Amino acid sequence: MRGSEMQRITKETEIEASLCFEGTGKSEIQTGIGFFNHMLDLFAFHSGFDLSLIARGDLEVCDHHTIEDCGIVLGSLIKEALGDKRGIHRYGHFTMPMDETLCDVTLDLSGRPYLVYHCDLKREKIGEYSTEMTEEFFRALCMNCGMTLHINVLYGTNDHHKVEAIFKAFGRALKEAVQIDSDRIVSSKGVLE
Ligand SMILES: [Mn+2]
Repeated sequence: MRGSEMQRITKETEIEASLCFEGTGKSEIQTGIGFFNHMLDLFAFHSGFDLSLIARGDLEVCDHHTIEDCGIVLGSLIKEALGDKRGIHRYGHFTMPMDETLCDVTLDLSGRPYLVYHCDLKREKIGEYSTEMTEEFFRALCMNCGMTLHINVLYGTNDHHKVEAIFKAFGRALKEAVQIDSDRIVSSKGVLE
């Protein structure tokens, strides 16, 4: 079973989390930010991973540190659970429709961190969640995982649908990429780091 766990404590946040790729999509998420909990629950459900993430952050400041640091932690957990990446499919792609919205997520567990993010949002907040934090979350995740990630929301009008489609498509694409389908490291260089 490929998994990882970590605890990360700073002056801004305290986070305890664990991840298992060979899971059933069950999650226990507490971040203090309702919409963000909803997003991480959906990520776990659609990836099929088991994810526990308990974060106590300085929400009296705002949601920025908590969401960004959850991205750092989730990226680190994915990287650790991947180990030397032997046998993984490496690439993942999913195009997720959600009512009027269409979202395309493509990723490569290359070891090279890179985020391309195209999503226009009209609202500043969804509940207590700042919509601008979507990009920050995925940037922190990529940087700490060594993932190339392209997020393109092609069209849509409802911001809840757009952000939700991103998290769900990301879960589906990552599920594909971490799948074991050979006994080799899928790189002409012989390493994925
Ligand atoms: Mn929803």
